Amino acid sequence: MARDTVESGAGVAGTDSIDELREFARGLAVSGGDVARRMLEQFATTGLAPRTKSSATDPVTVIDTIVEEHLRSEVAAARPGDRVLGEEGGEAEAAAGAGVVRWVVDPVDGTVNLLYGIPFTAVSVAAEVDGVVLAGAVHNIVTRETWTAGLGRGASLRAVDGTDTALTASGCDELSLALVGTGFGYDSDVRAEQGRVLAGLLPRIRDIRRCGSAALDLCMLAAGRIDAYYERCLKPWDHAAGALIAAEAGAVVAVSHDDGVPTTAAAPGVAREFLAALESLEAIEGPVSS
Ligand code: LIP
Repeated sequence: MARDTVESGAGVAGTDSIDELREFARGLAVSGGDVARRMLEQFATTGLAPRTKSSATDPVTVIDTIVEEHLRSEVAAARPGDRVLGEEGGEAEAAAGAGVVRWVVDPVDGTVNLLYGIPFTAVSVAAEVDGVVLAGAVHNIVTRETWTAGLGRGASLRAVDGTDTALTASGCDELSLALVGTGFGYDSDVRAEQGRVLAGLLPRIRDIRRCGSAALDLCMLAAGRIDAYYERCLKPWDHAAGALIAAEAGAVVAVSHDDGVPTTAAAPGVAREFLAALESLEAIEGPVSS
């Protein structure tokens, strides 16, 4: 199946280990942010000299690489039996066995923003067991906001001053009033098709936001800062933590495993209309379930 619904674990008894995984995820994401901030200071005068990945516009910096090495070594030191799947290093070991925790990590989600000094760039870490994300954390490297969730435990935002706010998706119930986040791939043919879908959607919604970090887009949805979100060509490390955070905030979330089909997330009151609009634009297959 191209898309998997990400359900909130509400009503399901959480376990102590979910709380432990969530706290470990939070500490890991924040410590990755600390490494990134130190490196930003260190490279302030010389610049980050990015290399490119999938296309000339898809950069990777030394910060992506060093932060991922840091995340891997922290997991190895504190939780030696766990596996890691990372954006830059892939998964060195064979796929995680049954019951084994796999950390799905993006050391810098929003690398282009990091290069341009746009404060929308994050460390994203998620703990997955047998294909189910149990806990996740997304830490904005610049604003230092930290978003976390545990399956069945809700989602929250920790501000820089340490205060926690429980997250609930917006009450938007009309597509014409929905502020919609999205993003675009690095391949120009994919972008042309994304432009077609966007042109069809734009007249039906309040407006579009393209913030440049899928993980933070999903967190913004969880906090009611946008009402819906869609993006194709995401990889597991882009959405693993953010999708759980959005689902635990009450959003209707489906992650895609097919680059031709978008991951979607929407506030519950607008989800059906939003998905129907994407279906009418042939971006997703219907029928949209009720
Ligand atoms: C980025 C995403 C962004 C998307 C880009 C890219 P990266 O991740 O989070 O929203 O539109 O295509 O995938 O490359 O900065 O880790």
